[in-house]
Amino acid sequence: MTPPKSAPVANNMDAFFMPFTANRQFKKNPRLLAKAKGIHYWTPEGRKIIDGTAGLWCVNAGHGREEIKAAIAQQLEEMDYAPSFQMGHPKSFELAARHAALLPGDLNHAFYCNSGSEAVDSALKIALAYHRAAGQGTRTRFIGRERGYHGVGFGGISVGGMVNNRKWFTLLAGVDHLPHTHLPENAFSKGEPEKGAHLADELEKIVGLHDASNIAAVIVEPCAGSTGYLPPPKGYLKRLREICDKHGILLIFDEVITGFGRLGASFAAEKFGVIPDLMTVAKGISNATVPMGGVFVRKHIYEGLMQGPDSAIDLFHGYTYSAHPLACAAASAVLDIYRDEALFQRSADLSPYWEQGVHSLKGLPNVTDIRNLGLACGIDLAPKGAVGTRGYEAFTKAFELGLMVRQSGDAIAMSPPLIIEKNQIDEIIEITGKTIKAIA
Ligand code: PXG
Repeated sequence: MTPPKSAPVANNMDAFFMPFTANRQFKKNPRLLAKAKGIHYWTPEGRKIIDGTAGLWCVNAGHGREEIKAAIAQQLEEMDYAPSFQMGHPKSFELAARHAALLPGDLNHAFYCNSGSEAVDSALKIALAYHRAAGQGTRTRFIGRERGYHGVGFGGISVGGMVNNRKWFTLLAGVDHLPHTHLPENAFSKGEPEKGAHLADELEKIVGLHDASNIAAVIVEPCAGSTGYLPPPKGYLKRLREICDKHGILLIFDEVITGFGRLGASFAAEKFGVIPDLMTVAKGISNATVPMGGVFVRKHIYEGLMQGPDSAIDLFHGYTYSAHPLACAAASAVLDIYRDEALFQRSADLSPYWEQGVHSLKGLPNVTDIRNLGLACGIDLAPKGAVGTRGYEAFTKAFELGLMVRQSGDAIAMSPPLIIEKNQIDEIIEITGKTIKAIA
């Protein structure tokens, strides 16, 4: 746990076109990370930062896990790469069987890719292919939700509900959006808010407009992550499932953030007892060591695509790095850690303490709402001038005070690694409080 000795800072930062970043502003005053272990980062100068966000919601088992490192190194020694098109390697089959065993219901087949964005586009394509194979090729429309984030592929931004991610680009045709579930009357709710299950009924209206025979799937994050952490109203997801069932519409849960323990259960599907037809994952699947994403599908979806002769290719879709051996080795080692350290249970056990901590920030200047579910939270701050100004101030001030938070507009979100200790939760809450006061 020692900070780095040297500061490996490039003296010209111009060449790297940074994603989702104000490049010119950043390069004038960079925030660099050089080392990570447990729930901490270190800057190149050796300043310690507590990781309040598990990286980008992805390092669920904490940084620098020796078991994962060893598994990746061993796989690299044995075999660096193997294709998964019309051939395979044992670790992919083994991993899929392990995921199937962990997943609730009959979500028992795994398609692998390399990111959440790829998982979302893969899931949308699987939904279309499924309907076509079932002789229902008119089912091509998708329904997303306002304030949804489903990555940055053309499919993902089209079903997503974040204006800045959409307005610059052309979008898929034939997409509608459900209303978001962030209701002012639920402000400062602890866990799932009481009001808002009725918002799922909007799906009936969309069905009334287009007819179910034209609708392929509905995709939602069970708890919206990137747009400030919006837990689902009580009963909302069950209602959505019922309406989808009634109309033969597939339900896709995007569990890129909620999967692998964030909500105090393996997946949101388990926590809420609502089984989607397809589930997208990434991030915690490999603890962010090697990029990996996946689509888990239920038995009827998989079998629905196994219709032609045995010699027919079942799905014309896949990636060079689908089930990359290093990603599979990492993901398998991560599953061992989740199991051996009972991290999903740990997340559940810690969440009341976390809830108490984050809600203790109520009453601080400009705090207009606090939401929590599992081991994550969203805190809304009153805007100051242009949208995002106060949020950005909070993010930079927290970093200066030694805490990493996420900013979404004027909300901040936190989601620490699931290995966090109670005294470290106290530290996060303390620095968050100081940050909010400092930018008032
Ligand atoms: N779906 C969901 C629900 C996500 O949260 C993606 C898909 C896309 O995953 P990839 O691996 O393609 O990035 C995500 C990603 C933030 C933040 O600040 C969130 C994400 C990514 C980067 C930043 O909240 N989520």
